[in-house]
Amino acid sequence: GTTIAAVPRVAVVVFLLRGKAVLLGRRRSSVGDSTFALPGGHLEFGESFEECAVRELKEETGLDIDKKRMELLTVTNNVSSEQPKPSHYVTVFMRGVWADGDDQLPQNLEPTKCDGWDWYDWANLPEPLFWPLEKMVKSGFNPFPNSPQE
Ligand code: 8DG
Ligand code: MG
Ligand code: MG
Repeated sequence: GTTIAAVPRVAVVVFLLRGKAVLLGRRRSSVGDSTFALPGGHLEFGESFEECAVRELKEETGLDIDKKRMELLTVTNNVSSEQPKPSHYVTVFMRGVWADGDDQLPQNLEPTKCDGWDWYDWANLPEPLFWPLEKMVKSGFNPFPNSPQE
């Protein structure tokens, strides 16, 4: 087949917070199949992190969130030599906040890529988590504002 040059890519993913819960979906993908992951995707040419976060969230869940209330939390380097698809992502973690009293429901708009979206308590996350997320959680990172880890 065709040989594709392996290069690092930039991914932007979103911790959408609602109370003590975060929005996660079980992946359907050759990368991290059936693990729980944040909404997000690839940064497009010319995009800001905020624009990418808002766009991916909309494309994948139908949810509209305020670009001005998006914040950059951290960046991690994720290298995997796993066959058949080695990958290298620089992953930008953004925080979005669910507006109080918001009645939008997450929709599964890309059902070939995800089993569906749901809210999961931070203290009781589902397993297995997608490994870059798992790595971050294990490092003690907490996406909530005013948490001691920040
Ligand atoms: P796109 O075509 O919409 O741009 O991409 P996508 O189909 O939405 O890509 P994705 O796999 O959801 O996200 C791109 C990469 O981001 C993924 O292969 C690895 C990296 N990534 C992480 N952590 C997470 C995470 O928690 N969720 C998601 N969705 N991607 C993550 O490093
Ligand atoms: Mg996407
Ligand atoms: Mg995605």
